[in-house]
Amino acid sequence: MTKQATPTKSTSGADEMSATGVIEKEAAEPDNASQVHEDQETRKAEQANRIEQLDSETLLKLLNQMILIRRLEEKCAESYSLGKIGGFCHLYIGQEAVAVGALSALRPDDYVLTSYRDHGHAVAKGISPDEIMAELYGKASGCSAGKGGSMHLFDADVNFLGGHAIVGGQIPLATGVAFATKYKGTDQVTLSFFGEAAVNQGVFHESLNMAQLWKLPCIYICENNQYGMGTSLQRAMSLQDVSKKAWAYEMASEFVDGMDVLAVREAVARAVERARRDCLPSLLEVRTYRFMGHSMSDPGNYRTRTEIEKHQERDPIKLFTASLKEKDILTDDRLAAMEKEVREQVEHAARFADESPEPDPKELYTHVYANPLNGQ
Ligand SMILES: Cc1ncc(C[n+]2csc(CCOP(=O)(O)OP(=O)(O)O)c2C)c(N)n1
Ligand SMILES: [Mg+2]
Repeated sequence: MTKQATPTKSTSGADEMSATGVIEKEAAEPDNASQVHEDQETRKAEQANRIEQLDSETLLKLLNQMILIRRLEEKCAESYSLGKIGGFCHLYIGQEAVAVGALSALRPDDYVLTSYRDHGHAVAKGISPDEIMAELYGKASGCSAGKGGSMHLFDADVNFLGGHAIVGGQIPLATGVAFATKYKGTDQVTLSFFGEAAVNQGVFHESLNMAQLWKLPCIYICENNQYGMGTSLQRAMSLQDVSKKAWAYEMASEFVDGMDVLAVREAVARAVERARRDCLPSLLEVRTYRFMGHSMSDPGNYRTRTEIEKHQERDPIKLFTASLKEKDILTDDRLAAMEKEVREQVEHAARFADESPEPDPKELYTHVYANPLNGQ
């Protein structure tokens, strides 16, 4: 949920509102059942209001993308269990509203960089499910020619610059991309997605400082799913309100409900305007939750089933489907047709990946800096 800022006093007595920031987070988590219910009803009403601002074609496209990401990843999990996908594989299930909402606020020529949990962002940026699945299978027809796998999806044609496995690695890279666009005089915007555990890395702070100082059109989106592998945010971070960290750099920031695709879209649209029009960066903390393990090999013994089920009540796809039905924008028949079409797309992608050739062994020596064959 986002809130317009009202300056508040910190324990030190200092004014807590950022000089350029417009929004602050109301931090407290609800601590009893009736408060939780009330909070959920408020958020439902907010989503209903947002629906009224958009045409049905846009709304159904957002739902369609979220369902496509969900079904594609369910297929990934199945293929991984069958041994068709090697290496690491981190699913995005539960977080779909973040990538879909955020990227719907961009122009096609804007840039996106993200972490290893990248399947959803790749779909939303326009890489085809066929090329994504083929990449996961390590096939030559994959978007990274079968050399990257799940963590390194990449497609320069759609300005999707990865898929990065080093926690926080994409944050300074995105800062550099934003610098390049400003230097060239384009009005493109760069989005950098990362988890909350990346916020403890030094490069996060170095990048925010530089982006604000140099007025770079970069939007930093922290997908706070509350865990870094098996470690909860509470055990790892002294100041857990990530959005507040922007204040140290006088950067605009916002706290967003990551289970509401339209809340994410609106917050990112505001940040995009700030970046494109005023050449200013923003930090968004998008609160979400991953329903699956950290990766396919996570036994998940650091959280309870009850906790997961509590968050699944606010499954972003379930919430949005219900809101669209209530507003008579979606019927059961239309939803069934959408599901059928998505399943066919996913089956096609899996078949395409299965039938695609392995990369030629010679490919080992292309796209590398140090080539042992010519002694460089
Ligand atoms: C620099 C670095 N340190 C440690 C790791 C190992 N590692 C991989 S994922 C991860 C947790 C990251 O959590 P978060 O940033 O919250 O992203 P999430 O997985 O929740 O999306 C860690 C510590 C790494 N890949 N890179
Ligand atoms: Mg996390």
